[in-house]
Amino acid sequence: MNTILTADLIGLDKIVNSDPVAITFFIGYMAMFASAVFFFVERSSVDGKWKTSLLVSGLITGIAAVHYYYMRDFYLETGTSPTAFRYVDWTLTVPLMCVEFYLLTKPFGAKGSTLFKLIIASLVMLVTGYIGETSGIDSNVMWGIFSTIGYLYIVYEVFAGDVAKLTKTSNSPELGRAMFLLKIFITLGWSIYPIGYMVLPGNLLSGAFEVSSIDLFYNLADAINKIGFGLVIYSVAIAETAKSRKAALAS
Ligand SMILES: *C/C=C(C)/C=C/C=C(C)/C=C/C1=C(C)CCCC1(C)C
Repeated sequence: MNTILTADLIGLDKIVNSDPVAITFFIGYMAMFASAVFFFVERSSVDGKWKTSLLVSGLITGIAAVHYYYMRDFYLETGTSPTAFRYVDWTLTVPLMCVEFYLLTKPFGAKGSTLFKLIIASLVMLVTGYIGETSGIDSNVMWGIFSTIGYLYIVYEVFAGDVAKLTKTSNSPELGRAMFLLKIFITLGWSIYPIGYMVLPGNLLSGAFEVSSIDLFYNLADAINKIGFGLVIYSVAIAETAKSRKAALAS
């Protein structure tokens, strides 16, 4: 009873003193939760072949909401970064984002092997990133470089590899538009994460910001990327559904 009360007071105190990190954990939690509800409910307004994509968007934001619920409490009680929760979240949600790329290109011939390569690259990126964040000052630059190789491979696949080729041969302006936006997300949006990582003690940008602000970067990036990714897919799904319904009416 008493400990719960104390934790609550510490938390409230942080919010009252406008700790920006604590506030972004709260906003992140609510935003992820609301987005998950939105994507699940909106499944009913799109054609059958888009329903899985919206389900995956709902799962990505839903899984993140659950992790933010715990990360928020962890941060309020300890004042430190919930690194393990963070990486468990990413290990589930980043592969699901790879699934989104696969689902978008599947009608145009995407193969399981493309999905497999994307998932392996994302796991390399995250496992080495986790080791880097927990291994301390001496080796976090090295692990960060390994992690960046995994990241760059995903960027390569989407810009010039299988995903890019399928987008080109699909002759679908809608897919082209979605890929254009998703490319912006994985280059600009995803680059916020390594920038946050470089703020760690001993890393390339350490000292540029307060250490605790690594969560500020990650919370901001998660909201932009997870919700934004989902909204791009949602807008293609809505546009394609409207188009096929119109075509069905005309015939
Ligand atoms: C929803 C979560 C997403 C989209 C997480 C993405 C995470 C990254 C792109 C992380 C990248 C990293 C590097 C490229 C190097 C340093 C270590 C990481 C893991 C922060």
